[in-house]
Amino acid sequence: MQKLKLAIQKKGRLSDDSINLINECGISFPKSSGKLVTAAYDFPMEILFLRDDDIPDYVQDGVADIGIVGENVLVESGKNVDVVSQIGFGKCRLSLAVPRNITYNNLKELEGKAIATSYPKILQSYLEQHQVQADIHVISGSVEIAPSIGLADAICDIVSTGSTLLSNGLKEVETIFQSQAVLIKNQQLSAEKNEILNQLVFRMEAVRRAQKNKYILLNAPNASLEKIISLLPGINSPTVQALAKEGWSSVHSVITEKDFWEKIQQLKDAGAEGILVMPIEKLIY
Ligand code: PRT
Ligand code: ZN
Repeated sequence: MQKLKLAIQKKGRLSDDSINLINECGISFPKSSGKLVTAAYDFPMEILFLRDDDIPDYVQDGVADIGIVGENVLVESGKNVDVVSQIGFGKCRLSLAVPRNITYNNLKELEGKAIATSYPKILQSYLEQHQVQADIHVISGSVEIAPSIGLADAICDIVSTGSTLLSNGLKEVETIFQSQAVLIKNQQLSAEKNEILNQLVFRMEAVRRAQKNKYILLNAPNASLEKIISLLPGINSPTVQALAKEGWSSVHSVITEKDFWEKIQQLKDAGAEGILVMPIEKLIY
């Protein structure tokens, strides 16, 4: 049987989340032993540990069949691979920043200025789209210090909390790209490998859905049931069981994390009592 080769980041911000996701999918493999490749015990898969910048290239060339990489790295690489899905971790943005003491009104003010970045392609296409010409200086690390050492007037770099910009006396002025980790695949996967990939994606979706949802159990007076059920659509519709106590029912459903607290308040206002919320391990529709 063929094995699906998955490339993940060896060491860095996406490593732990990538490994956790694979484990959550019920796939286990030997703990990192410094090896480049390892085989999963219980799934037809090999895992390749690489620098994130190499992942799009390896997947395009078929050295790896699939990979987990930041959209920022993927788009900058310009490689031809298919995006299977967004995976929800590694969220960040690519932004333009200028020294805090500079007045900035709009992008046109960067005309003719020097901008330091590790993302020249994404930046260039953004500037072209907005008809601004600037001088792009490509640097591979510590981009945020470029303005203070006189190397550039502005920078274009990855931001997540903004604290790196802050501590370097910079302010974020434009967001040019929103990014998160994505699952990518080679464009010519064999039918057999595609089948393994489908199984993996099915598991990943169940894991993701479980992370975004909670199981909820509550007691409701029968007089409020209609209102409470309308607040809890669940997957199909909530399960309602009579309680031993006359005139009361127990309601079971699934609730999303997004509007969680709002929903809980509405349920309480509608008369729900003894609300119990539990994590879901896997959720399969
Ligand atoms: O060694 P290798 O080449 O594999 O790793 P790397 O050093 O190139 O990448 P790594 O591990 O730093 O990041 C991997 C991926 O994580 C990136 O490609 C992004 O998709 C994603 N990611 C999410 C981030 C951040 N958040 C992030 N905050 N990548 C980098 N940063 C850096 C940023 O460059 C800046 O220096 O963190 C700093 C800003 O963070 P804040 O929180 O201060 O704003
Ligand atoms: Zn890298």
